[in-house]
Amino acid sequence: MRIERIELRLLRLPLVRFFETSFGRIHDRAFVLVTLEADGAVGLGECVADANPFYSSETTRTAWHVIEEFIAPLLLGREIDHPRDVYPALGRIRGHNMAKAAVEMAAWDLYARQAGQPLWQVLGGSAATARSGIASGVSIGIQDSFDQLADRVAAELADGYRRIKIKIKPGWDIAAVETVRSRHGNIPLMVDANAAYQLADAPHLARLDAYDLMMIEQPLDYDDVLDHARLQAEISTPVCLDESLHTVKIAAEAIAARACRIINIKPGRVGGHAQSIAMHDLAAAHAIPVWHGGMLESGIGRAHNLHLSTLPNFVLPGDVAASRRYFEPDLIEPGIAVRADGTIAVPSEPGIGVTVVQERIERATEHRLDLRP
Ligand code: OSB
Ligand code: MG
Repeated sequence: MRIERIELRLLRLPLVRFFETSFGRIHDRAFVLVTLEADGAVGLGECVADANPFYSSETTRTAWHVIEEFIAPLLLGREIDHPRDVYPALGRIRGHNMAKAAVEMAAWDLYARQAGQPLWQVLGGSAATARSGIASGVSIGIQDSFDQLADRVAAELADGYRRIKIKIKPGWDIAAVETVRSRHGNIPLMVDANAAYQLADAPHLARLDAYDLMMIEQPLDYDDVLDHARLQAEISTPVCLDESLHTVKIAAEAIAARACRIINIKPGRVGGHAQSIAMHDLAAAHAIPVWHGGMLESGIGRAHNLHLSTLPNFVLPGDVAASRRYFEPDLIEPGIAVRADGTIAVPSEPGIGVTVVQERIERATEHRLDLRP
């Protein structure tokens, strides 16, 4: 493919419900949407960077800047054989994985559309999983009260979700888990701390061992590996890493250090689909199960996540849930829906295989930029 045009849009969509983590509460989602054009075909990628640098150092504006000034000039007018060549072509640019991923994922969508195949197939996903659908879980933010938390869990279980994750932080941890366990019994339950603790909190976090959690996600610093290994040696709840694993190499170091027993894969965090596949394969080779994380994506990023989730080592339910939990309406029609058995159907049309409503994109657009060779 010869990349002829890159379009950037800054979009803002109101969230159906506020979302609160250890780093704050948000009521809407701003993100950059990338459209790639080559050989008369288009591809879409959603940049998961948020308006603020609280989950990671990237923001919507750094992503825009890096794509406009550095990524686009490396790709525009250039002949690319395969989307797996995009990430290496951007090798001079340090970091900025979310910016890179948005463009790389658009290239995969474009490539799959040109090939007339659903994205899962060109990613090397399992045909059986593509047929049966992927197992879906939910991530429930910090609420205003434990009662509200228990009610949210009840509503999500009623919708069929196969795993509940609750966000924790100091002051909203043991009692939150206790509340959910006492009201909902032995459901598949895990917690995500988004880097809110320190190694000195190990005795406190060890109290979670009594609740038979599937895992604790990213308890310690966003860039840390070794303290997680020390923590894992002190608690029996499996540690899962999210923020810390920006590259396949760091994932290899974390596995070698026994810093995690489970890995959360988000293509935005690692630089796109090709890097996600590499991290997935590395984990599989070490018998480390993975699951697909979420970044409050619109239907476009969500569709990408669905396709990637068909790879065989995505054995745990992910944070890829129904559109209606986030945006009403979504940018796609119909939205992504969860079935009564807690699975989500994988699109079978070429590319990401969902129908984008252009008029909704126009309405949500705050800035637009066209880049050409
Ligand atoms: O840590 O997984 C996370 C959302 C934004 C930033 C980080 C995270 C999350 C979620 C939400 O947990 C997952 C989702 O429902 O998309
Ligand atoms: Mg997380």
